[in-house]
Amino acid sequence: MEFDTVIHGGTIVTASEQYRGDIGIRDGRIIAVAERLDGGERRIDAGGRLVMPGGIEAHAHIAQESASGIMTADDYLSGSISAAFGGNSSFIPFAAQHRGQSIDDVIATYDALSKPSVIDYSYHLIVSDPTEAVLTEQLPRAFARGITSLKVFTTYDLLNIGDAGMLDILSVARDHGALTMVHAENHAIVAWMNRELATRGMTAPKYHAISRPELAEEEAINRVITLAQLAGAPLFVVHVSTAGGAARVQRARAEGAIVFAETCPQYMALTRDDLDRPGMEGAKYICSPPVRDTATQDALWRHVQTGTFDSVSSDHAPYRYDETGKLMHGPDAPYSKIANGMPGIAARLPWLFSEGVAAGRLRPEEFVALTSTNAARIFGVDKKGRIAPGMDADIAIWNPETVRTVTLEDQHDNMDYTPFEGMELTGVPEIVMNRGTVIVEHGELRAKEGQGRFVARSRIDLTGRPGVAVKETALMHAAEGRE
Ligand code: DUC
Ligand code: ZN
Ligand code: ZN
Repeated sequence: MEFDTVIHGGTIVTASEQYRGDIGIRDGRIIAVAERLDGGERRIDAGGRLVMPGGIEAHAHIAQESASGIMTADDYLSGSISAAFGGNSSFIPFAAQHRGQSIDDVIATYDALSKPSVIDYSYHLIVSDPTEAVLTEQLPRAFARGITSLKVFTTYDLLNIGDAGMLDILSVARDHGALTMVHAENHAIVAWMNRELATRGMTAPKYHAISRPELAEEEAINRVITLAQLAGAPLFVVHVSTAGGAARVQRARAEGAIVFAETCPQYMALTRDDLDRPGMEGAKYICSPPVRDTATQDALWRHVQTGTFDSVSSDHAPYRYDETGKLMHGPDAPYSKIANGMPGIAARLPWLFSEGVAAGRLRPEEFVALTSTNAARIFGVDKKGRIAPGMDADIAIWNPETVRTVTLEDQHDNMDYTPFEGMELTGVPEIVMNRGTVIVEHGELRAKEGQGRFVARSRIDLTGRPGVAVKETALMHAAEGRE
């Protein structure tokens, strides 16, 4: 067999096993995995290294203008480079609809923006305006093009689609085999807390942490799971930040509901004390839902370890600590006017490897599942997330022992801070490949601008997952002649 590249002598890690073996690559694909492979125009010595599927970052905001008009600091060039340095071979950022905009227009906009990407990409849609045309014509067109997931919100004045809108979206997604993702926080609770805090003059960044109570997330997750059950639709709950929310997901799954979920490193690495840093520094740690406390961190870790979470994603939402981002509304802006989100696309995998695998909380196989394989399966990225013949050669070769202190410079993004600054992490992705091409090698970028390709994704495979039957909808469908 002729190989372009052979990776030899490493420990191959998949979501289910690890073994010593060689990987043969040709034309961007893995064509052989064996105990020993000779040949190869290039031979990469992976001795002493872990050879894993490249990360799939399934939650990132890139070249995205928020509903209130703030642009993320990263575009598809800087965002994809940062992702690559962090061990990712592909990502799925959001393509966000602003109210009044057609979905076709949204996709055309992001198709233009995504061209410079150095890694493969797809988009999740964000739908904020589920009109009849969106539901009946535009979304089905997007699904047919392989954009098979969309995200909706239960909060934010300009994004919240309400329970009825949620049912409409869930139903359309279900009918087309698409997956609905949700940002779940109770809008009224958040609005009420904001008012209460404002009347008390409590506007410093640290009050953001209490403006969005844990109960707001727990209630909304519970409600959206209920709505998804009624609609008979699968659901993916993004950025779960509370023990109660995670427990609700866990219970729903035990009852047979088709619910997937993720959490993010910041909810296990940071606490609300970080929002109470001197001056306005706390603004850097404002994200929604907010970071919580150490008890929550422990609970989220338990849910990561016991399978409640399918993925750990970054929720990279990069707003600089200056007038283009966090401080757009002035150097003393109240927390309610400070952009929600923090960067983390380069830190996600090193942080999870260090705190998970190196710290003895996770097996390497679980790390692979949480960072690549599960996302590929859930979001229909059929050719990625696994090391096996026929798959894209999206591979990250990790040195599991190198210790590195996180610096802003290492992130390679367009940000002026990283919330992970100064953390000492064990484990580094030394070589990262996308479709057989080395894109990062020992701290050097090898990728060419624009070499990433759009990935059309499959519809969600729910074989063996009937969900939970709801009597009334079953009766309605039976009366209509459907099963
Ligand atoms: N939700 C996200 O997913 N990212 C940034 C802000 C938000 O509310
Ligand atoms: Zn969100
Ligand atoms: Zn997000």
